[in-house]
Amino acid sequence: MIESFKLKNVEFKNRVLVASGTFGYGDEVSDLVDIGKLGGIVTKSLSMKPRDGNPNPRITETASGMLNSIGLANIGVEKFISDKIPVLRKHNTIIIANIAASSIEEYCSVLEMLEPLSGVHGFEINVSCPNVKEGGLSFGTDVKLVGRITKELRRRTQKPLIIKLTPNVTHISEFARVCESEGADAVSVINTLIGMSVNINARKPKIATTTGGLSGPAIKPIALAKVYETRNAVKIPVIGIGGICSWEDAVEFFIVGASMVQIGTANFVNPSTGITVAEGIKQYCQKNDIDDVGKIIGTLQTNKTISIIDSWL
Ligand code: RRO
Repeated sequence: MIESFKLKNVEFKNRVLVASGTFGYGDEVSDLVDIGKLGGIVTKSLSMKPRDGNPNPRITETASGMLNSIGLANIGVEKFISDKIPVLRKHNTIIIANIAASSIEEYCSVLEMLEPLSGVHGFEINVSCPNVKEGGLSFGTDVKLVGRITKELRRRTQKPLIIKLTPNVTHISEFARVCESEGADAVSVINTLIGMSVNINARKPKIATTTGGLSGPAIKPIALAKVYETRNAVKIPVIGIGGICSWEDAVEFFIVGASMVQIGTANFVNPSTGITVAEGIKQYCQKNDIDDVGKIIGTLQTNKTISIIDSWL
């Protein structure tokens, strides 16, 4: 049975990755999780300089999900290269460096520092963080800027270039189209949705920055619709993210058109979720005589005449 997936020149042993911001730099849970069984790790977003992130409180639980406003806290690319890459290199899995920035120049500089390193196999570009004033959503909701960022980064790397899109737009497919036309190899769909939660006694927001990014099972139906929309607009692979907790969830994403999936918030409940999901997908395929997971991708049967989303795609 074929479990693997090739993106450009990189072969993933299976189609399950762990999402940025939910698995650190792969070092915190390496004693608990057999990282070599994952298709890959997407690192916490890296910026040029280290960042402390937003003030506390910056995480709160919500019904079937959580809100975060971490504010891009990270160790900075230099420390990542000196301290984390040597450890990451020991894991027998694919490492995708996620990059966030507040200018096109910063995206380019961070990518150029990582590009020559053999411990980094590809890039996921974060144009969708809802929790920073500069960059983040101001980039990710501007289709021209997303196009320029993609174009500039494409010129600088031969490794897989994935753009992580925000759902906080009217038509995510417009953004995916521009990524495809400027040379991206894939798009990740979706980052978190802007949300709020209120302490009714204090009449204050539960998150210091008032709003945060909503993730977890609560957003899965939205993520599925965004993946379906994107898949029907572009030919490049779509990486599905949003509330995946089980192999059944992952299979839903494959059926609507995801070529790979990322496990995010579920890692906070159990950091082995990605491995359980990968094993479950394999068993589902074996039981159903599916010799390649790829064969179920985009196989959703809709009635095109009454389907709302199909009518405007
Ligand atoms: O660090 C964050 O607050 C954060 C980021 Br960079 C992101 O891309 N998505 C998110 O929900 N939080």
